[in-house]
Amino acid sequence: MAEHVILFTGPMGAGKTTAIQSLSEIDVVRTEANNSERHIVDKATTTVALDYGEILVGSEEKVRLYGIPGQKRFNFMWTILKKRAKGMILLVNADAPDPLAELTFFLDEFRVLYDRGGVVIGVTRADVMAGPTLAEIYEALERTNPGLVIPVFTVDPRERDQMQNLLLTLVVNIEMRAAFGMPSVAGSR
Ligand SMILES: Nc1nc2c(ncn2[C@@H]2O[C@H](COP(=O)(O)OP(=O)(O)OP(=O)(O)O)[C@@H](O)[C@H]2O)c(=O)[nH]1
Ligand SMILES: [Mg+2]
Repeated sequence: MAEHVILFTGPMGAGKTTAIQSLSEIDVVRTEANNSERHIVDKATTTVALDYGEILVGSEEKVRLYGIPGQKRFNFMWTILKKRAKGMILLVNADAPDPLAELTFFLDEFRVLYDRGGVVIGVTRADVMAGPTLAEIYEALERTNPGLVIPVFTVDPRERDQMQNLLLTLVVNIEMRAAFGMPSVAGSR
């Protein structure tokens, strides 16, 4: 059975745990602890180690879904989780103080996953606050990472269908790159 290992990254409160919960067909392994940073992101709990779930795509392909803790003080886990993954779903909440800076930071930190497989971006909590427009996001991506091909969606991680679209886009991207040996940066090999 073919297998994909996908990492959900992004800042605290972006919806990584929520997304894996929506997608997973097994009981999700969660490592939630009380959130002592409620002045920064007002939610009851935060991931301190990882999330883990699984979903079958088609009948053949198992996708392992891992989520990082968004808080930088747990970034020792980022190093561990980065090792095995072959693609990334980068979630950024529209109500973060500076969503474009978060996006650039996490893309830079986990850039190896683009090179290994692919990246798809989901802008979350757009119903809570109007964040950057898709045009502003593509402009920031082109300025900071020229030539990368990264689809961007607005999504609500609580909605399974929306997360499935995001995940399938990533899986197709990864498989196309694997099948056709597409360059990770347009124009280079
Ligand atoms: N209204 C709204 N709420 C959302 C949306 N996406 C996520 N949420 C909520 O925002 C919160 C996100 O929390 P988590 O899923 O724990 O976020 P996380 O990215 O795992 O955060 P850390 O583990 O702390 O890094 C949850 O309460 C979600 O229900 C959205 O698009 N709209
Ligand atoms: Mg979490």
